[in-house]
Amino acid sequence: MNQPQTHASLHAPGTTVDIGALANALNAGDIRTCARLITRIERGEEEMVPLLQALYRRGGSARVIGITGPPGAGKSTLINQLVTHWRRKGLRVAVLAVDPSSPISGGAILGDRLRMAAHSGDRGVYIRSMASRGQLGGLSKAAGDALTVLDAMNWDVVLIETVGVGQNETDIMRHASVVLLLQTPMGGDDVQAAKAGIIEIGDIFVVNKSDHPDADRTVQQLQHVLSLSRCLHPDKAWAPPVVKTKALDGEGIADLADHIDRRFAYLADQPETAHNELRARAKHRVGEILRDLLDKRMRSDDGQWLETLIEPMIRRESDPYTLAANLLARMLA
Ligand SMILES: Nc1nc2c(ncn2[C@@H]2O[C@H](COP(=O)(O)OP(=O)(O)OP(=O)(O)O)[C@@H](O)[C@H]2O)c(=O)[nH]1
Ligand SMILES: [Mg+2]
Repeated sequence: MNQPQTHASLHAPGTTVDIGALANALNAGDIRTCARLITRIERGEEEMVPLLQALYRRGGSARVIGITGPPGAGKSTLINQLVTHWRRKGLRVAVLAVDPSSPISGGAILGDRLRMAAHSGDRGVYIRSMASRGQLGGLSKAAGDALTVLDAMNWDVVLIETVGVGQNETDIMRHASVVLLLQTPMGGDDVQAAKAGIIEIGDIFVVNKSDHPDADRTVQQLQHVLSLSRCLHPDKAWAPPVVKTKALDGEGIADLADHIDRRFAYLADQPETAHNELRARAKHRVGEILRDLLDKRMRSDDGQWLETLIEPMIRRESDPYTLAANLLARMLA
């Protein structure tokens, strides 16, 4: 399908709303509409697709910044400070906190709400949590959909937080233009990001809790590991900086915000690099939507299309590897 449906109806319980009206409401900054749509995205409602198609085509202007790091590293506290920093400059900021470990319904993860309570009542700030609802694989796709909705609201900055311990958050971070990898001072010689196997996703490294006595040592270890693994970053010409912060009282936040601006300025100066990053994100996005569609198709009751194909496999005249490869080849033909 080349054209998105522009006037398909969305059936929320008891209501019918058209895409144009929803898009206009988002564009006008209607936070209730945004919150409702993200809840429906979280539920995986198919009816959202026509709207997402339309919104995606109009979007692309928000600066999406990803923040990840180990549990308790201070991500939410740091985000709170960054929001304060940007609000002082008059920027409008949205925060999407994605929690892969929690099945609790989105909208209010208590801790984040408390830490960011300073911004409640500020119409220039929107803070939203998303939880897994038991569908780990689909969470990154759902987060991407939520970002499409947020993008339609013309926020100057959209921050996406997720706890960084492995593959799932790595996927979620791929929606962001600039990724901050938070680390905390540790007694040992380990570098958390290296241990978690996610060092290559960091555009900027942040050692938070700089009030901790081991902070400087952690910075040095990180710089050392980064100098050894420089080639890991997809942009070979970029040396990820290491910034020290104390999110508790905002120390180092202005410096961090400068580094973020510098990365965006660098990308603006390097259209080829920026385009390569857009391509990588676009491919990833298609991939996760495709996997989601395929997964739903495989689980659906109308799986009749597979029934006849699997007969030779059941008779052991074929095998699941051949069958899957053939299906893929047919799909890509
Ligand atoms: N000493 C010190 N504590 C900090 C600093 N920044 C955050 N904390 C504390 O660290 C704890 C965790 O902070 P959060 O901001 O919730 O960390 P998080 O990374 O968002 O945590 P999760 O989302 O649960 O993974 C809180 O008790 C914060 O007050 C800091 O710079 N120094
Ligand atoms: Mg948090």
